[in-house]
Amino acid sequence: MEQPTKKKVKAPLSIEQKIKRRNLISFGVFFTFGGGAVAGWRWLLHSPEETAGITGGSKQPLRRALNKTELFFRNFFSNNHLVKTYDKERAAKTVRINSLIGIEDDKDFDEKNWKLEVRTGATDSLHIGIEEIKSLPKTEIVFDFKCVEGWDQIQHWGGVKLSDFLSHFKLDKLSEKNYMGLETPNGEYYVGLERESVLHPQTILAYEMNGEQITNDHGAPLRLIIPVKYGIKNLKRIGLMSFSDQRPKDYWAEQGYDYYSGL
Ligand SMILES: Nc1nc2c(c(=O)[nH]1)N[C@H]1C(S)=C(S)[C@@H](COP(=O)(O)O)O[C@H]1N2
Ligand SMILES: [Mo]
Repeated sequence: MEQPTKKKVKAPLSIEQKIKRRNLISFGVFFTFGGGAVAGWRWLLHSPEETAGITGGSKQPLRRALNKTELFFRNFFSNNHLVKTYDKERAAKTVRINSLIGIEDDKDFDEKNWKLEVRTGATDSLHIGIEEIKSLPKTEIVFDFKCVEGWDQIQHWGGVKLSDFLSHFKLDKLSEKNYMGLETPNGEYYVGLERESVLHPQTILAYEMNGEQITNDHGAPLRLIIPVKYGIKNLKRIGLMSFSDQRPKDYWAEQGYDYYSGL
């Protein structure tokens, strides 16, 4: 005779049991993810610091992540991606003045004797006057200037395309190097720029703002306008231009800002 098989009927869980079980699950989740986070944090903490230099001090895995994002944007923007432009009427009449490093403290600066020094070799330089620069074809741009401090403003600038300037002065070969470095005449403010942005069609050496001479506070007699970058890279009052395959020193990168500072 067959015995009827005993069915194991699970008694429904009591409320207390349910709560207990849920707590167990949450604890499990907490320990798994929490533990993972701690392990990840320790991994980051114990990973070697990047060697001395411009981004020195940041942990290598973080730097690698930054480099990945940077690479993505560099590829994205190198394809002649153009920054949005506006009608002149939209440009601010009162243009913001942000910071004046290398300008306000330069008591020796004399606009009459200013020349742009372009370092062409270890001991060679070109010295180019403002009139020579103004004799080159002029371009104008109206775009939204953005500062990392959180403001932006539509501004109108005029000058010579940096790429036109470079070919006019036979600097094409030099500008094939990976970077351009720019400095104020007293060397107190300086930036490094990678080639794609230097040669970008909207990058200009500006000597006009709203159709008039740039004022001292905005970088007279010549400043950089590089719309694919945040304000920090738009160096006012250029004194020296140089080229290199290694990253030139950069004022804000030394303070921990992103070297690339692209938009
Ligand atoms: N020489 C020099 N250039 C500079 C700066 C500076 O302090 N000194 N500040 C930068 C920053 S942070 C910004 S936002 C822009 C501001 O330019 P503006 O004062 O013409 O608005 O200039 C950039 N170029
Ligand atoms: Mo800025």
